[in-house]
Parts: sequence; C-alpha cells; structure tokens
Amino acid sequence: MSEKPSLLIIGNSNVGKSSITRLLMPNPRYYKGKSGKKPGSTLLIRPISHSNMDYQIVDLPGFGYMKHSSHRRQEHLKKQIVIHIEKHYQDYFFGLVVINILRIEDEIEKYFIQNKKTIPLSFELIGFLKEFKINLLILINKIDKVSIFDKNRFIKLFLDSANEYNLKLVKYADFDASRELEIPYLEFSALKRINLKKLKQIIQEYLNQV
Ligand SMILES: Nc1nc2c(ncn2[C@@H]2O[C@H](COP(=O)(O)OP(=O)(O)OP(=O)(O)O)[C@@H](O)[C@H]2O)c(=O)[nH]1
Ligand SMILES: [Mg+2]
Repeated sequence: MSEKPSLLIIGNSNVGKSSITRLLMPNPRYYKGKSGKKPGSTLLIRPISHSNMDYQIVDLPGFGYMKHSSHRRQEHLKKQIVIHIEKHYQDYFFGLVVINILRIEDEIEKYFIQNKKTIPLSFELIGFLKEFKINLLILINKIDKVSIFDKNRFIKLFLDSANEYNLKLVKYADFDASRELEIPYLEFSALKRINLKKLKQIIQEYLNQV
C-alpha cells in the first residue's frame, strides 16, 4: 500500500480538532468535515486525504467533557483511541495535541489541586503518545477567547503543572529537538487563524524528515 504519512490530531472533545483539520486542507471552505457540531460529534477513526496534500489527517474523536454522553461511552472511546495508537503509531510522522485554553484552569484544578494522585487527562495523553515516540506539538487553541493577561496566566499554570509530571513543555520558538525530553507548544486560534502559517510550516518540516 502506498499510503501517505499521517498527521494525528488528538485532544478532548470540543477543543477545535476538526476546525484545525479543516484549516489544513487545501480547500477549507469545501471541507465541511465534522466540526461545529455538538461535542463528541466526531466518532469515526478514518483518515482524511486530498490529492493536493502530501499527508493525510487523522482527526480523532474527542474524549472527556462530553455532557451528552455517558461515562461508559467515554471510557469505550478512550479505549478505542488507545488501541488505535498502539496499532498505528508508526504511521504518524507528527501529532498535534489540541488543548482548549479555557479548560486549562478547570482541568488542572480538578485533577491536580483536589487530588494529587490522578493525572490530568491532557498530561496523561501527552505522556502516552510520547511512549510511542510520536513527535508532538501541543496546540493551545482558542487564545482569541482570553485576554493576554489570562492567556499568559493559563499557559504558565499549564507549563508548571506539566513539569510536575516530568513533561517539559517549551515554546516552539525555543524548542530544540536534540533535547529529547522537550515537547514544543504553540499558541493558536483556529477562529482567527493565529499562527496557522507557522503551524503549516512546522508540519512541513516534520513531513520533510519522513
Ligand atoms: N473562539 C474560538 N472557537 C473555536 C476555535 N476553534 C474551534 N472553535 C469552536 O469550537 C467548537 C468545537 O470545534 P470543533 O472543531 O468541532 O472541535 P473538535 O475538537 O473537533 O470536537 P469533537 O469532534 O466533538 O471532539 C466549534 O463551535 C468551533 O467553531 C478557536 O480558535 N476560537
Ligand atoms: Mg471533531
């Protein structure tokens, strides 16, 4: 099979994965995709490709924060995603872990401050993907929704907490791939297309290494 290398887009429900997928397509207007619906609306694990694109995108269904979905269904989905990664990690030349900046405080408070024994979902996910040696970029999405003051506060909280779990997140601009433990992050807005050009450039760089 002459399949194209795959880009993984993963993260909680409603963080903007399908919106970002759409922006990466050569024809974003026509790619209706699966975005803008109810949280948890993306259910199929199926690559999206286009003849004018050198890679294909796997926009995974989101997990967590699904108000309209049962705990059992969420657990089932999480398991499916784990099985998918275990089986297909070698197909991925790069992975985008999408975070909603508005959920950072909540998530960290819920897991980290109230109960130190559990790991926040985002950190668990990043750690899990790192085990499979998938190159990652953390996309901190929806920054258009917060003030610069809050943006910096939330990001600092995120980085400091990640550090507690031995995840060393650094700004993409400061990222050095030779320092193996570092994971780069990029501030992003799918709505305002903030850093979209930069994102495309980064994806291309990783694609060129395949
Ligand atoms: N303000 C703002 N809204 C955004 C941004 N990105 C996505 N959204 C909105 O957030 C909602 C969810 O976006 P999706 O792209 O469907 O999110 P998803 O991660 O694919 O969601 P699931 O498939 O349900 O897991 C939609 O209403 C989007 O329009 C952003 O950068 N800023
Ligand atoms: Mg989606």
